[in-house]
Amino acid sequence: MENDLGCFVDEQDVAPLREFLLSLQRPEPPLLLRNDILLAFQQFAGQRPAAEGDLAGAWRFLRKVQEVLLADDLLIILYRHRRASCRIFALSEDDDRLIPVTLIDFLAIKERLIRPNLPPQQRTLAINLAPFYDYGPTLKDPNTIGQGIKFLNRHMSGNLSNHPEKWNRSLYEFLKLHQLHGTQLLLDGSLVRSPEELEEALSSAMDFLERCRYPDDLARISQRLGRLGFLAGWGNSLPRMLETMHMLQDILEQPDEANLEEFLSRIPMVSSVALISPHGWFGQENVLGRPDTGGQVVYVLDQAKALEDFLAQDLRDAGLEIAPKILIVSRLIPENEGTSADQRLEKVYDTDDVWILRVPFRYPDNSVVPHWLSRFRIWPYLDQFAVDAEEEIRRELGGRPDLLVGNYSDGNLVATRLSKNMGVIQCNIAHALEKSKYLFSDLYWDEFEPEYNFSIQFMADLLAMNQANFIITSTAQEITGTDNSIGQYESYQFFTMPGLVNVISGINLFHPRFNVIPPGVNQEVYFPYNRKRGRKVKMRREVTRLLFEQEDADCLGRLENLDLPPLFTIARLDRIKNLTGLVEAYGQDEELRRRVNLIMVASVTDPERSKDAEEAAEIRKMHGIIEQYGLRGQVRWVGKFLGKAETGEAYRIMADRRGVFVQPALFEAFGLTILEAMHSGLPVFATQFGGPLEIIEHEKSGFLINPTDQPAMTARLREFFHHCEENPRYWQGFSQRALERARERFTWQRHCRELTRLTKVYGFWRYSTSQQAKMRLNQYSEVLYHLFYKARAEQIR
Ligand code: UDP
Ligand code: LCN
Repeated sequence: MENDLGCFVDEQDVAPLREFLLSLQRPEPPLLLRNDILLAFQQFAGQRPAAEGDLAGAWRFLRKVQEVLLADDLLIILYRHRRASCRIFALSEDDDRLIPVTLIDFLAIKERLIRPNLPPQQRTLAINLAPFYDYGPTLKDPNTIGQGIKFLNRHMSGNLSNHPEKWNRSLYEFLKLHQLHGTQLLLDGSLVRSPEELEEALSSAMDFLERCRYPDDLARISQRLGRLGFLAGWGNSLPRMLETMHMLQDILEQPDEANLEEFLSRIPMVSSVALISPHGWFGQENVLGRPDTGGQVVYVLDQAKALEDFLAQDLRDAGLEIAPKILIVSRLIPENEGTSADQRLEKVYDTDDVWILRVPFRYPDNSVVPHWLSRFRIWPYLDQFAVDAEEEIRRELGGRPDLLVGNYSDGNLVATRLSKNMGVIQCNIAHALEKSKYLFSDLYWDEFEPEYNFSIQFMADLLAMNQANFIITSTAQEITGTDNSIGQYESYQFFTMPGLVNVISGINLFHPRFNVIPPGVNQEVYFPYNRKRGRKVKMRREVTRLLFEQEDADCLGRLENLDLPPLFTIARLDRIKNLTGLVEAYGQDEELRRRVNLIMVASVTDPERSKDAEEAAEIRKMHGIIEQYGLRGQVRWVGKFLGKAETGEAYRIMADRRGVFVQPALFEAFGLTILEAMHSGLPVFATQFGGPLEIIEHEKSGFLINPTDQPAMTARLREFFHHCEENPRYWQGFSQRALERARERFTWQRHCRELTRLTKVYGFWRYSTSQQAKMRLNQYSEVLYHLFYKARAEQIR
């Protein structure tokens, strides 16, 4: 550990940096976050005579300081020297050196700073998962986090080269045991009895295929291959079978990572999948726009449909006549409020065999929980739900699925329980981790507890993320953040919930389980505005009327000039979506108001009709802003929920009128609406905080905006429309590049190909590595699950 500030900054920067750090005033709580530190430094720099030198070096250092704790006579500095890695040291007035601080001490100091009244003898529970990660391969370079599959393939092909006896045997055993729906595939172990025999059999089979005189007679070919020990699953044509066998031969002789990945991805391993999404109103109609039900439902439904198509083709390519089946496992809610949430089984539209399977939550006396529950209060029911869901899944599939995918904290926890009991590979998807969404949700957990129960949720997250075989994220920053902000998973590395638990190592971000695979959108619904096919005149007319003219209790505002281009936005009125911020910024910008109208589709206009306190407050605030700036002639607020088809048409109508889409959230984990707009050819302006940073290439396929700097945000919009007036092709350029970007990177076909590939590669990895070490982690997790998670969850019934 470096022991002097001079190791981090140039010599001339040390003195002012020290002076600045030691001048920091102790706030309440005695902790400064990165933004506060940078603001304080700007002030410090402003008051300092220029002659005393340039402070650029000190600024560079401070940009990496994530937190400063102001303890009585010490400053504790959390220095994030690169993504996913921190150093901690203390600085005092009377010592020139930096004193290294261990994580354990850091958490203990932080805990006591926040809760000075903790009894001095209290020793808080410490959780440290690091020792369980000693066993496996670990990424070194933080820039490769999120590309776990690449790393794993390299690692496994290295093993195949360096330890062929062990690894060739593993591969042989894996192929020999490979079954789908109870049918043995690939290798007949009674004929091919060892890796050596496999090599010989492969030569004979390839020899036969190369010389085969009846290349189109697949039945005869299969018979002949069967006699050599090769069962179904190698391909649906002679060339494909030969190619697959070549790949295997190369792996056995001279393994390389690309070949290994390609070979594994051809193995037909997945035909049935269970997607777990318990909390929301999961359905196809009337569910979106309700509390807790938004992008996640859209994501899971679209993913399930696309996965069915992909797997059907994948199985056909392998030469199998097996049709995939997909279950979306959610909660059955008897008091259904006009939704289908009370139906046990619902077929998903436009699919052959995709179903929503609903399983009720039960009380300890076995009776069914009749009403909807917020996602913050479902924890006591998940343990039993997992048991019941297993039974229902087995009944529907006639056995266990080949893949379990969890969604959100609750779904991931249930997937963990199912995976453990059923022995099935598990993938997690977070959608949004609440921990980083709510500032200080860990430090002030006890204040949040009555409404949010974060102590339970964060434990559920820790358990699920550490036991998942692989985790997919929509963006890289979801894992490790950006240079300036920490990632959602990164925030679980270490933290304290004072008086309750100190997490010393909560997640190993260098484990190869993380992979970035963004979602897509339903391209039947969200297609370019200039494509005539699929656009229905009646729908266009109706949606246009609703968005621009209709007068009823749900619509507010009558546009004075209908010819102006529209700024369009659509979201639930959650505080974090910040639509009020957008309207306020628009209200303050006279010129923008003259140039464009603002149209938003958002929740309801009557706060009394909202069932969510946070939403009702935002609705009231929105009314206040509209009145304050007199916006009724320039703003239209459609307080209605739009169905999928209508939203698709809405984006296109806005594009017809040369408008733009604005997404002004204070933080957005990913942001499906941005993708929907881009697939429709509508130029986008979206928040720079969160996922959009990786969707949009700034000033090329859209614009990133800072919603906390309102004047700068509207200036950007003004500038855009100014350019459009001068050059009509300017708008076209952004529309076209948004479309290209969306089609190239963000499609469900791509997503499903990658997801299936991960399942296969991690499936082999899971099989071939020792389960011993994993077992230890699982045992430890089991204790936390019962003694911490379940015990606390019981208390909120
Ligand atoms: N949505 C909709 N109709 C509405 C409002 C929203 O269909 O009136 C859909 C929207 O098209 C998107 C989803 O709800 O598919 C919102 O997802 P996003 O990821 O943008 O945000 P989330 O709600 O998950 O935070
Ligand atoms: C949850 C969110 O908050 C959004 O940002 C995502 O787009 C959505 O889930 C789908 O993953």
